[in-house]
Parts: sequence; C-alpha cells; structure tokens
Amino acid sequence: MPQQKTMLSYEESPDGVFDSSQSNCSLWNSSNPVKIPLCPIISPFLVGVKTPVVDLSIEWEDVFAKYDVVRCNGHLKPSSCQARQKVALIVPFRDRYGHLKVFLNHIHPFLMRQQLDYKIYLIDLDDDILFNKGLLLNVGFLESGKEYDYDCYIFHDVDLLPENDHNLYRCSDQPRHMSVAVDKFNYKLPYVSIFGGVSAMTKDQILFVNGFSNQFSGWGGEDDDMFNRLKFHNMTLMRSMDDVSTYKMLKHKQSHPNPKRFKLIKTGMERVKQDGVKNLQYEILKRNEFPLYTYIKITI
Ligand code: BGN
Repeated sequence: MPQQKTMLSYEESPDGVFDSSQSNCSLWNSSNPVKIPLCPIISPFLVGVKTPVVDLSIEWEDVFAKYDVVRCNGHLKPSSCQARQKVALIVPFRDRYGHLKVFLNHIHPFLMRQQLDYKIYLIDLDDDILFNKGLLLNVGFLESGKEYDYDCYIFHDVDLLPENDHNLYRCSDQPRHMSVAVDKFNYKLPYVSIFGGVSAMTKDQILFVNGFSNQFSGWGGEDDDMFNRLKFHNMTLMRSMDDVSTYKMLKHKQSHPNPKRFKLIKTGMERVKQDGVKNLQYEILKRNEFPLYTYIKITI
C-alpha cells in the first residue's frame, strides 16, 4: 500500500491521510450471501496473558504495516465465522498520538484474537473547549450507532492496555466495569464504585440511563456520575474477575482536576433526564477514516 509511506510524518497531525477514499471496505456490508457459522463462545485464538509492548518509538508506518488487514477505518470482523457481538470501541481523545500508536498496536491483535466484529472510534473535542470525557463518550455512542447496529459499546481510555485476552470485550445483561485491576493501582480496585477506564454497555443500557452527563468539563467525576445513574435506575454493576481484567496504564501527566466535580456528582440525579445522550447538541468539525480507526472531532 504506497499510501502508507505518507503516514510517517503524520504523528502529530494525521488529518487527511487515508481519507475515506477507501471504498473497498466490503467487510462493512453485512449482506454476506454465504451463511457462515457463529464463532465459538471462546475463541480458539486466545493466548491468556500477553504483556503489552510499550514501545513509544515505534513508527506509525510499522503499526499500519503490521495490521494491514484492518483497512476499513478501524473495522474488522472474522472471515470464517460470524462474530457473536458487534462492538464499537469508543476512545475519547486529545492530542495523545504517542499513546495512540502503542494502543492501536496492542488492541487490534487483542480484539482480533477474540473474533469480534469491531470498530475503533476516536472522539476529539474542539481544542478551545476544555476536555469533557462524558460528552465525548456520548458522541461516540451516537455517531457509531448511526453507521452500524452495534450490540455493545466499550468506552476505553487510550492509555489502558489489557494484559489478558480472556478479558472478553463483550457486553452483558448489566453494565460492566472492565478495568478492574490496573498496574498503577497495584492491580487493586481503587474504590468499589469506580466505573472509569474501560466499561461496557449495550445500547439499551446506555439509553436507559441517558448516557453520561455532559457537564463534567476537565478531569474526573463523569464515571462516578455514571455509577450513580446506574444505581438510580436500579441496575447492577458487573465486574470481571480481577485476575483476568488486568491492565497496564501508560504514563502521562495528571490532568487538572475539575474543582466543580464534587458538586456536580452531588446534584447529578436532579439532571439525569435532561443531561445525557438524548438531547445532546454538537457539530462535527472533522471526520477522517484511517485504516486503524475512525477519527471524529466535534464542537458544542
Ligand atoms: C477518581 C475520579 C474518577 C477517576 C478515578 C480513577 C473524582 C470524583 C471525586 C470523588 N473521581 O477520583 O473520575 O476515574 O479517580 O482515576 O475525581
């Protein structure tokens, strides 16, 4: 693929490379005339623990060349069997291309081994607006849902790398917190109601609680508010076994915590009906289809 050469210089600003001109994404059309069997419940390709390789100096070119098979804007599905779940991986993003490279290099083979029908979405916010993770997760849910009938939405920080592929990226009949044991927290749950890092919810679960709050600008609290939403709606939070749900966290500077987050959490359930996915207004500034992910930048 000669286009891949151009990728090298795009680490800081990948706009425009691999534009949506890739029209041969036949994987995307689910109208497969040949009936293929359902994939096994447990994929035969799982290997268990696989320590993530954190090579920040890896070249984009190498990442793209390695996963040349993922050509359709970050979407892939098994060719020999029908995946059991269609999964959208929603990654809130701001200017962390170094981490993104390492993340993609790790997560694509991880998801492939699980025989999922999946696609990766990176959702970014206008640079002039304070980062707002909950809002970006809501946008990721809404935008990905417009193009495919996903069974499962996985909200995923870019700096978390799953260490064990028995940690299945699927949804259950209750919302699931997946990043249970993170190395930064000595592989222990920091507190029992934590819902941040990596979590999985179905469309119905998300709509039932009206998604995340859009009010948490800056670092922290949007996941605690989501926990309250789940509780408020009498849902049960599920957690995977902590020996399987282990993650490596990439190092980064701690963002500035939002001083208003405590008050927002306290008053969150007064706003739950009107603050969420149902009446979120935003505008798409950019949408770029890259081979390993789809990038969407929005403003509000
Ligand atoms: C918590 C944050 C979460 C974050 C975790 C892990 C708050 C709200 C005040 C209680 N919550 O402290 O948003 O996911 O740390 O980093 O700051």
